Amino acid sequence: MLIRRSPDIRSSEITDESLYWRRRDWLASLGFGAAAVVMPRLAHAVSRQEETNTWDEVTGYNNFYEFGTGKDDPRKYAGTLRPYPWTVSVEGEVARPGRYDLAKLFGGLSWEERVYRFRCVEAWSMVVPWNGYPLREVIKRLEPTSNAKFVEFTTLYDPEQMPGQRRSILPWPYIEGLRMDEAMHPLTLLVTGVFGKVLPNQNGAPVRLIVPWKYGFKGIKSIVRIRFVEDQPVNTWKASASHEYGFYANVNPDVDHPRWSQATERRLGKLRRQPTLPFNGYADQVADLYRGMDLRVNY
Ligand SMILES: Nc1nc2c(c(=O)[nH]1)N[C@H]1C(S)=C(S)[C@@H](COP(=O)(O)O)O[C@H]1N2
Ligand SMILES: [Mo]
Repeated sequence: MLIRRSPDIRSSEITDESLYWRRRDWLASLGFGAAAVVMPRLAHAVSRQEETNTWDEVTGYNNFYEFGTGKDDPRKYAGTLRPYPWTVSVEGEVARPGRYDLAKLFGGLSWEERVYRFRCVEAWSMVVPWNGYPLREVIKRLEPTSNAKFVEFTTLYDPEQMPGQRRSILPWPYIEGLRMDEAMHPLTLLVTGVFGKVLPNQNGAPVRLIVPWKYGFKGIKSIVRIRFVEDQPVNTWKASASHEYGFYANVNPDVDHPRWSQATERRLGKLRRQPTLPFNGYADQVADLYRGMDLRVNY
């Protein structure tokens, strides 16, 4: 993961949410580095330097079954999603439940203020400069109770905006979950952008999860509900194929998927496969979370 200082961020570029969304095309035209903010507290988390995948790869080869199962379906069909206005419902074991628009969810931060640059290798894999904000900062402000042991996330359910939901390829709506300590890890991001631009619909606009040391399916898109719970949530992929997908989904070259090896990966755009690293290369930062757990059982 790499966090980079932006060459310039002008106060004129800092705007409120609604204005920002009206200006998304304008913002998109600003391009690289237009909206990165460095938080010194996280600056130590720099690890690998890897070549970033291209905009076309990141936004043209996606998994978002709400828009079809083909890797090029989301780019073609996600135009029916309307990411603004958007609210997230905060529920469960928490002192501040309620409906939050994005500005409120992020404590009044403008979009530009919630962008960090992270590099994160995705499932198939990719190196993506996500722009996001640590989930922990959001959670702290919502004040979970001591009963909150897990956080559950839910994607929008609206077959009109998401035509793939008219078919029962997956149990809808899409659900993911994290243990509280995973959710509170500084690498866990609520992502609102990529390449310094607004998150395209096919990547999970307006807000999605990125957990850099886990497989792609933990990165739930277009989140409308965050629920603090006592029991481990039943995530969609585990619910639909529990022998293939577990709750933890930590990147683990030593544990094969029943139908394929997970020892190597092919970086999109590269010909040769490369070894997959435990915890996707973030072992130094996250292995402690799982000390004493059998990661062959808890996959
Ligand atoms: N709501 C929702 N979120 C989702 C998915 C999905 O089908 N629906 N697919 C997941 C999977 S399997 C992957 S690999 C990543 C892909 O994210 P990307 O398209 O931005 O690379 O999104 C995850 N989040
Ligand atoms: Mo995936």
